[in-house]
Amino acid sequence: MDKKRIFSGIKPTGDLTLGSYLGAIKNWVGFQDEYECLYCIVNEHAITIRNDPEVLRRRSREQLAQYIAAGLDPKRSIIYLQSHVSQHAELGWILGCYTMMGELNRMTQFKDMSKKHPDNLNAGIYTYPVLMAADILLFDSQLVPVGEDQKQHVELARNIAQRFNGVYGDTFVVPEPFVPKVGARIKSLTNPEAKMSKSDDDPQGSVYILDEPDAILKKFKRAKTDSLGVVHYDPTEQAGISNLMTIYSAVTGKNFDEIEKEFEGKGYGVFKPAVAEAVIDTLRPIREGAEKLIAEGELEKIYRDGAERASAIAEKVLDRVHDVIGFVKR
Ligand code: AQP
Repeated sequence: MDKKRIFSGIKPTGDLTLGSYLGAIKNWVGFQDEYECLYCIVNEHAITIRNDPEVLRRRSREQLAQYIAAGLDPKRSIIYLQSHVSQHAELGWILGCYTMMGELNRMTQFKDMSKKHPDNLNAGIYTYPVLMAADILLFDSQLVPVGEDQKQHVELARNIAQRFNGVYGDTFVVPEPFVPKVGARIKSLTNPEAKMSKSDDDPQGSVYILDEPDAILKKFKRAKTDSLGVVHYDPTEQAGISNLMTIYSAVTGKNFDEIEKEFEGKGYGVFKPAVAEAVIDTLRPIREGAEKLIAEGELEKIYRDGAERASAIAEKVLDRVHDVIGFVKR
């Protein structure tokens, strides 16, 4: 039986964090055995906010290096940059004509972004979910691994695919959101109520994959906790400690009971550095591997090959779409 196809991506809006790794990339690595995977650096999505061009370029390359150093295999998976596969934008335009404004008005991420960037409320922020639908539908993807917060966007991709298929007959594969069972939600170290984000204004709240060990240790030592002094999992009363436990559990494989026992009678002064050390051990090979890939100049070959393979699939799907809507064959 053919393997199911998966598409997923991360936008290079900031340097990748421990959250990006534990919430997404780590799972992606495991999917490679079971599925046919496309992993994208979705740089077209990144420009809905303003970026320094050189920083965006650097981040995109570094993101690719981190994908590979973390275990995404460019031989088994298709790994590429979105802007190198022009069919994303082409299909995006077409799908926009099959998306209702009411649907886009309901997107919670649009509402959040409107509040966050009132001075740059561009049309890209509004139509972002249409491009995301194109990302998915362009490859006949069956499964889309996403966090809870992106589920609404996959639902929209399904609605667009079904609407289109309703008009023209079966053209698109209708994708399923795939929220992995294991996949930690990592919170900011300085504000444990909020998600750890790449674009957080406070860099002390996020641990970046490329952070040096000293910086990681400092961030964990300063992490916000509470005055109870007990390592106990209670996200309501002890949000900071619970976040550190989630991180420690994700990187060591220990469950919360085991962690509580391990640190029974020990204060946060012991727990915080232990979490830091476990994170440093997890991230070190990724940082070192990524630095090596960048220094060796291997990336260009990898992303060119990825784009070529992605384009070959995308072209077929786009031809199918052109055909059914009545565009004259090239
Ligand atoms: N803190 C996190 N915990 C768990 N999962 C996370 N992801 C991101 N942060 C965490 C997962 O990473 C995938 C790709 O995310 P994205 O970069 O495309 O968008 P995002 O979720 O908006 O990530 P950020 O870091 O918060 O980006 P900015 O700051 O640009 O908005 C998703 O699967 C996400 O769940």
